Amino acid sequence: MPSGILHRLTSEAALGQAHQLAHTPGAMQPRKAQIKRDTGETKIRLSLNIDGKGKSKIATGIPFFDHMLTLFAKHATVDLNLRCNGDIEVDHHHTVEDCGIALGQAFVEALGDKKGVRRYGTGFDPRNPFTGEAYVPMDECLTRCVIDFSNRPHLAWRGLARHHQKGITEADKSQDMSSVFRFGLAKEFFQAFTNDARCNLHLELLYGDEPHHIVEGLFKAFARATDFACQHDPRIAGQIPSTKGKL
Ligand SMILES: [Mn+2]
Repeated sequence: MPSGILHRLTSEAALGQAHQLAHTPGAMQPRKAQIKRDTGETKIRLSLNIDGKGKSKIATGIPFFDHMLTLFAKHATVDLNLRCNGDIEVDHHHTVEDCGIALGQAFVEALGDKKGVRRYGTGFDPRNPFTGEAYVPMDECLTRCVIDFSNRPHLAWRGLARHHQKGITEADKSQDMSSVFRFGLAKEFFQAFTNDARCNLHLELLYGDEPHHIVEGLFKAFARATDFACQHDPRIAGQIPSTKGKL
């Protein structure tokens, strides 16, 4: 064994990390998925590592959407590469929806039989329980996300009714891409993810107005909840987190 490796192993053992890694079921194989999805409207190549470090390379052709998916990967601590060549000359609808579908499919594939996972995510940071709570702030906005990888698709979308198309002025509607997302595209993305990840996703804006902040808060809360739900709970290693024995 080269001395460098021996040195590294020795110092890890001193910290107790080598022992822990060897005995933690979740530390064995990174959970990964690759999705190739081509239709007449979009061509998508996606790779996901749930046990990643928050690294991403996103190119959807919609810079605001790239920003949202980049911060999703960062705050969910997953590695995500996503390239979409979509018909954005029509509008952004197909690209946003199909990226949601592909990401949902990737989570299903990477989670596999879901043995040992926490299953429910609240957006709550277990390492810092007194400041995390189940909410993510974004300046004046407060958003909440709760997710259950239940194999039962259902999206609950609350708190944005007053920001819906019919409640806004023409000037507000055409403000910028974050407005377009707030008034429709974000919901399309989360509905598509919900359908194909077969999860129960509750997203809510509690308060706040600025379009960029609203959408960013929703994506960040979604990221934190997803991260927690996908983590392994060592107390239930190897077990399906359901009394039905299947998820
Ligand atoms: Mn931002």
